[in-house]
Amino acid sequence: MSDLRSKFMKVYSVLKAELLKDPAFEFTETSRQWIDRMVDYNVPGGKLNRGISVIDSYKLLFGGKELSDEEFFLASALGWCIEWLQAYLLVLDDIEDNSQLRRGRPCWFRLPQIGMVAVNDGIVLRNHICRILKNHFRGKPYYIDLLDLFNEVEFQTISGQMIDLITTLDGEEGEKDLSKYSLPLHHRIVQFKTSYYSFYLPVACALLMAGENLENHIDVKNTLVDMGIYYQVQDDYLDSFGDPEVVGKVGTDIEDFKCSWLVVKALECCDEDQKKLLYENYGKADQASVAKVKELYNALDLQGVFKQYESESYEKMIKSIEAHPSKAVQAVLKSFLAKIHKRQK
Ligand code: DMA
Ligand code: MG
Ligand code: MG
Ligand code: MG
Repeated sequence: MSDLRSKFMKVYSVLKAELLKDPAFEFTETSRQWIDRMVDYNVPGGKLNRGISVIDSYKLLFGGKELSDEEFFLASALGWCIEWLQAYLLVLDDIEDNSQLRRGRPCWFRLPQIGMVAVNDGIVLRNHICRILKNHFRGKPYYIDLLDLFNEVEFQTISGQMIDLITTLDGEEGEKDLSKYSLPLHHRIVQFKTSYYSFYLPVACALLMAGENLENHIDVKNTLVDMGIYYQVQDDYLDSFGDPEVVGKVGTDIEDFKCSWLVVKALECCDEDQKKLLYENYGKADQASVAKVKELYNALDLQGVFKQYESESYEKMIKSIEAHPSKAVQAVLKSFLAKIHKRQK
């Protein structure tokens, strides 16, 4: 593990220990162990890109200078709040999407004895964020802005999750209607469900810690939202084309009738027969139907279409980054982009 990661993990241990001693709740041994295991299972096992980006961004905003111990701890604590937010969203997302695997292990709700307790666990994780913020930021001049930021971004995310879910519902006659799926609809879903919390939030946390007013950074926000859309297109692509051993999850988008970038692209470039095949097989749980949809994705060379999208978006984002007046902000955005470009997981 890199030095940065292990230092970041040390902060995790401190934050978890505080939550396990939360004075507002009398833990019994059983409840304390439950939280301990639940937090360990769901919070620290991901790529930690979002969390570590708070530290990286904060550093870059000051021209790459070394952080004091306190600055490092606070930037890490905010990073962990984002990882906690992600854990809460994923615990619920996996139930909603009927998924099996997450980060190479069974989804939390799939474990024996867990089941629907996972719904409450997700809400517990969500509440941990406010408690961490209260423990470490209550005295800071930017505390209110921080709370407001987390609230706004959470609202945007769960609104995106709502559109993602209700878009898949059957019509009045019980029919599945692919004709409503389009790039603008996809764009709207992923902007809300992914971009704000994954890309804008880490940088916004760093900006607040640095004493900045977020209203002065709307152009930074726009670039980050574009990066988030690119990131979710990659996620949609990996859902069908990724290696589960590497991605750590098994795709469910086809079965779930999701408005995925792949199905939108397939609809754009298929002929009438292929369209018929898609209408007949998309959104069915049986493996034969899923296989037919994947065959069609291959026949339409969606892999190639994706590669082209990937390089075009990359060029576009680099251009928009280089248009930012501040070199420090450019460095923040470029470092973020470098972490996700051509990712396999
Ligand atoms: C998930 O989108 C978005 C959030 C806010 C968790 P998704 O269901 O495609 O994610 P995953 O592929 O990781 O289940
Ligand atoms: Mg999901
Ligand atoms: Mg989902
Ligand atoms: Mg996905």
